[in-house]
Amino acid sequence: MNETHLVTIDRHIIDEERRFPDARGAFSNILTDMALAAKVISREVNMAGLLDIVGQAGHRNVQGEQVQKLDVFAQNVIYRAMDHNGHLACMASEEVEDIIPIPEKFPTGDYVLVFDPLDGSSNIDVNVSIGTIFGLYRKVSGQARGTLEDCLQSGVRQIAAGYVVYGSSTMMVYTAGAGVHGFTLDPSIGEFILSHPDIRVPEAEITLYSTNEAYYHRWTPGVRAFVDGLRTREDCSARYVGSLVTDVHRTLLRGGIFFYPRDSRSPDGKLRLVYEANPLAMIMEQAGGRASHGAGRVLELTPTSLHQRTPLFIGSARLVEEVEACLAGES
Ligand code: AHM
Ligand code: MG
Repeated sequence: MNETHLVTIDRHIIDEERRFPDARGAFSNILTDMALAAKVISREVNMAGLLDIVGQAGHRNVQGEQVQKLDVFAQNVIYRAMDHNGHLACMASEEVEDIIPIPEKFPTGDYVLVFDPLDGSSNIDVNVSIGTIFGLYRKVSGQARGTLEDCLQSGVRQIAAGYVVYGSSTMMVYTAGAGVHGFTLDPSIGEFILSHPDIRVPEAEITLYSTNEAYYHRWTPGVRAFVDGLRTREDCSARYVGSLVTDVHRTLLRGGIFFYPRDSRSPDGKLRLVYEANPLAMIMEQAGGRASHGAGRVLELTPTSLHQRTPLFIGSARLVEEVEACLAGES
């Protein structure tokens, strides 16, 4: 008889919450709502290849409905899954310039959600994996409807973080501060099933590095020296998709390092601290890896604006330490 037990993400989240004696279900409700939003987005992403047939963004589809761009669609799905559950004080998203208030007609709660609804969406047209990223904080402002201050907490204060990768299958990976767990969506039953319990970043036999090497000439001497050193190794290879969640997901499961440094065109790097780097950094650290801005932990930075950028070096601890050594004295 097969002794394997099926564990759904909802069940897993409830079990996780039992670790906090004073938890009252809010935290698990938020993550469960996030998983629901992910399923809706996944369904739409899987349909994206049919857009040419059923209608382009901005046009009407065969049902006569307005077809939205997928990143706008994802934004609306997450917002509408979250605005009325009574657990959030406010939200912030890559798609919205200011903090997103909870509508007056709904109750508020003690948590703050930051997210990138659909990262890498320029890859959709060519069927490359894309993702959703999110981080969760406790409100600190004392204001019922939250303030900017609540969204600008440093990443070490995150109480949960996760991402969804819409790939050959859809996976949701999350941490609530006790390890990292991955769930694969079974579309036939509409459930995320635990497939990757307690993920640890492996020390791989092959050193995989993942970066946009076309920017080599724009990098600082330290980053160039790091890559020059990697290229001399027998055991080294490169992988770069150009879709953040996908590149970090592979790094989490296979080991290696992903980095997007500052360069002469992007002096602060490209990736966003609050809703891209910080959630991924929490996950990587929880899996035994590291995430650095080049001279220290990403999670210890204090954001000063919602959409601020940061250099990011993330992956196996050994490689992140190596690159930090190469960058010593640069910033
Ligand atoms: P976007 O927010 O415009 O989608 O850009 C974010 C994406 C990341 O998914 C990816 O890591 C990076 O941009 C790739 O940038 P580049 O094309 O410069 O290599
Ligand atoms: Mg993005």
